[in-house]
Amino acid sequence: MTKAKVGIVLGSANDVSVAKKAGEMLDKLQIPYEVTVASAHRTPGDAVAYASNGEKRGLVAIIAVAGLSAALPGVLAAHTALPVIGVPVSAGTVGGLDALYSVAQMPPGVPVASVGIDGGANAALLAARIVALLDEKVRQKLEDLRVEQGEKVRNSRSTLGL
Ligand code: RP5
Repeated sequence: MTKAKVGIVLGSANDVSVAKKAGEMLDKLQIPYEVTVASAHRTPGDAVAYASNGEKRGLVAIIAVAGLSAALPGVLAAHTALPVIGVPVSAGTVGGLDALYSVAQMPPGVPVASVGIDGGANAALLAARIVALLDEKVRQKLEDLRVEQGEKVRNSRSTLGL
């Protein structure tokens, strides 16, 4: 089995639909990844151990998916030098704004890259850009995707008769 390059951590099994979007994009780009559940509040020891061991296990980026008072990306970032990409989840009563602020408003010295609410696919693309720095095949796949997206926009003009 190929060693995972990206670790996807869910704060709860209930975040799985957002994590799936990340997984699908990583599959498309053929980047090996792993998925686990570790809560910053309910299993803090597990979250810390995962972050602390990630680099020596060969990960190059961590995607942390969490809702409500989403401490998970920050806790992971506090325990690793790997880049951590936080995905705020629209769980709860305020549509994910709570999680977005929690993920984006990190104190100086502990950086977390935040994507948009439920932005699993963009988190994967950002992780892929990190992987691509040292992997020409992934870089090419990202470039192909970028071109493909542009083509879709151009082709959509004709559907509007433009
Ligand atoms: C966060 O609290 C999780 O990431 C989840 O989005 C939210 C609610 O957790 P559950 O009560 O659904 O397990 O830690």
